[in-house]
Amino acid sequence: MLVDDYDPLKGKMLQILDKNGNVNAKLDPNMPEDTLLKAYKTMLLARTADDKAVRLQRQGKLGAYPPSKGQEASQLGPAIAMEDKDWLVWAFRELTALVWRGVPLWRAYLYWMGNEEGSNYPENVRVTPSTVPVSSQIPHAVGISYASKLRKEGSVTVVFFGDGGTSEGDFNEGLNFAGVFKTPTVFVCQNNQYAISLPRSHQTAAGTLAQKAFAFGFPGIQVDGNDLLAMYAAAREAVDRARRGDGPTLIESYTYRLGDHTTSDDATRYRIEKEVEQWTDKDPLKRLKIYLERKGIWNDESEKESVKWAQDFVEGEVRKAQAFPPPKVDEVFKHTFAEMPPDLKDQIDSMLREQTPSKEG
Ligand SMILES: Cc1ncc(C[n+]2csc(CCOP(=O)(O)OP(=O)(O)O)c2C)c(N)n1
Repeated sequence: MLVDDYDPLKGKMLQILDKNGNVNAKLDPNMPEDTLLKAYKTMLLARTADDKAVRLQRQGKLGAYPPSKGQEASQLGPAIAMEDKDWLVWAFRELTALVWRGVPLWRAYLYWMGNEEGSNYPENVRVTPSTVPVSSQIPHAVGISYASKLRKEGSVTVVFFGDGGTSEGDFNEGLNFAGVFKTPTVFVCQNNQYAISLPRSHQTAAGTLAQKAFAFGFPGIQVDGNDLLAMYAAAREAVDRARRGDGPTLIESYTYRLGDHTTSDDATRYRIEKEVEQWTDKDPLKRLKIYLERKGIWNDESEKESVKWAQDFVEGEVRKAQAFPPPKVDEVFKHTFAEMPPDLKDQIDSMLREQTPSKEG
C-alpha cells in the first residue's frame, strides 16, 4: 500500500515520474497507452484553454478567472482514477479535471463570463458546480458520499480544495465526519504553495498537510502533484479503498500555481522570479511528454498536430460560449440547487418585481 510506504511524518513524498521524465519502474501504474495519450492531450488542451481564458479576461471578454497552469497533473490523476458514477466536487481552479469528466469547455467559459448556464452540465456528468467560498464544498462532498454509502450506490466522491482551505472550519468538520462515518470520500488538497499571497509556511505549523488526516483517523499521503503517474496511483488506491468500504483518504498534492491567483492578482508582488523558474522546470506536461516519447508513442509531429488541434478546439468553444444568449435574472440561481430554497426564491421574486415598471411610475 502506498499510504503505508509513504508516511508524511517520515518526510516521504510519492514520486514516480521525476522532472526529467525518468520513471520508477517498480511503481509505474502502467496506464494503458490510449489513456496516457488522452491524458497528455487533455493536459495540453487545458493549458491552452487556461491561457486563452486569461487573454479573454485581459480583453474584457471574461470576468475574473483563476488560472490553473502548472496544476494539470494534480487534477487529472484523480479524475482518471474515477468511474463515471463517481462524483467530482471541485473548488474553482480545476479546469483539467472538468474537461476529463465531460464538462463541455464552452460551458466552463460561459460560467467565467458570468452566465450561470455555464454550471448547467449534461445530466450524466457527475460534477457539482464551482464553489468559490473556500472549503464550503467539503461538507457537501462528505454528504454526497455518505448518501451514496447509505443507498449502497458504490460511488465515490473526490473533492478538491487548496492549502488555504485546510484552515477553514468546513475542512475540519468535513474530514471529522468522514472519519467517523467512514464515508467513501477522497480528499485532494492541491497545495500550490500559496493562498492568494499567503505562503504555505504561514498557513499552518504542521509539517505537511497530508498528516492532518491522522487526527481524523484515516490515511494521508503527500504526492508530487506535478507527476501524473503518482497522482493517478495514489488516487487509484484511495478510490479503491473508498469503494471497498474502508473509508476516506487525504491526498496532499504538492504542486505550484505558475500563474496569478486570479486575473485580479499580481503574483510578482509576493513571489520571486527564481522560485517560479524552479517550478517551471518541474512542469507536469514536460515530464509526461518525455515519458511518452521514451515509450515511442509521441514525437515532434504528434506534438505539433495536437497543439494545433487544441488551439482550434479552444477557439471553437470560445465562439460557442460567446454566441450563447445573455443570462436572465430568474436563471441566476437555477443550476445550484435541485429545489430552490425559499430565501433565494424571495430574492429572485424581488429582483423581478424591481425590473417590472410600476403602473404609477
Ligand atoms: C470563506 C472564504 N474566505 C475568503 C475567500 C477569498 N478567497 C478566495 S480564494 C482564497 C485563497 C484560497 O487559497 P487555497 O485554498 O490555497 O486555494 P487556491 O486559491 O490556492 O487554489 C481566498 C482567501 C473566499 N472565497 N471564501
